[in-house]
Amino acid sequence: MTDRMDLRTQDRERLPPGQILTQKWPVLHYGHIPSLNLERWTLEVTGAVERPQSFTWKDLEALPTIETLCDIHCVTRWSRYDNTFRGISVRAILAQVGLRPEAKFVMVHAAPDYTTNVPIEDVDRDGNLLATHHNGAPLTPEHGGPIRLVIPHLYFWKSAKWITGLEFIDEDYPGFWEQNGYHMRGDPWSEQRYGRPDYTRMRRGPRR
Ligand SMILES: Nc1nc2c(c(=O)[nH]1)N[C@H]1C(S)=C(S)[C@@H](COP(=O)(O)O)O[C@H]1N2
Ligand SMILES: [Mo]
Repeated sequence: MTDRMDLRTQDRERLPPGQILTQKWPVLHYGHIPSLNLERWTLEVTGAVERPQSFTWKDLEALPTIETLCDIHCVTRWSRYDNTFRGISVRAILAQVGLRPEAKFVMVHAAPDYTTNVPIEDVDRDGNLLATHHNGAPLTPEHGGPIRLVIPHLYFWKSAKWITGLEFIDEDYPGFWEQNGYHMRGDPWSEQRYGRPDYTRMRRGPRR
C-alpha cells in the first residue's frame, strides 16, 4: 500500500543509522533514582561565565519556558519519535550568566554522581531545555523528574536526568560514560557511539 511505502521512505530519512524504533520509552540510567526536593535543589552554573549563579527553582521559574518536539536516540540503539518536552530554555540560562570566550565545553553534573561533557555549540542551541514535562505530563522520577536536560540532536546519554549543574570549561574532559568509552560528542547521524580507547584513562582535576 502507498501509505506503508510512504512510511518506510520517511523512516529511512528519519531514523539514524543502526537505530531501531520503539513505541515505549525505555528507562536507562546508572545507579539509583534520586529524589530531588525542589525546595532545596539548585542548579550550579560555574566556570567560564561572567556571572556564576546558583539557580533556585524559583529563579528558573522566572525564565522563559519553551517546548521542543523531537525524536530521541539512545546509543543502545532504540529511538523514540515525537516527544514533546517542555521546560526552561538553556539559552535563557546562558544569557543570564553570560558565557566567557574560553567557555568551549560544558561538563553537565547530575544526581546521583553523573556527569557528561558536551561541546558548547551543542549546548548553545535553540531547542535545548531543562525539561520538566514530557507530552504534557510532569516528568516521572525514572525519566529524570522533576528536571532533566534535553539535548535532542545528540545521543540521549548527553541528556542528563536530575541535573544539578552546568560547568563551563575551556578544555574537553570525558564525563561518566565518556570515561567508559562513549564518544566525546555523540552525534547519532554519524554514529558517534564510541570514542578513543585512551579516553578511559583521562581524568580531570577538582571541580572549579
Ligand atoms: N543522571 C543521569 N542521567 C542520565 C543517565 C544516568 O545514568 N544518570 N543515563 C543517560 C542515558 S545512558 C540515557 S540513554 C538516558 C535515558 O533516559 P530515559 O531513562 O528517560 O530514557 O538518560 C541519560 N541520563
Ligand atoms: Mo544510554
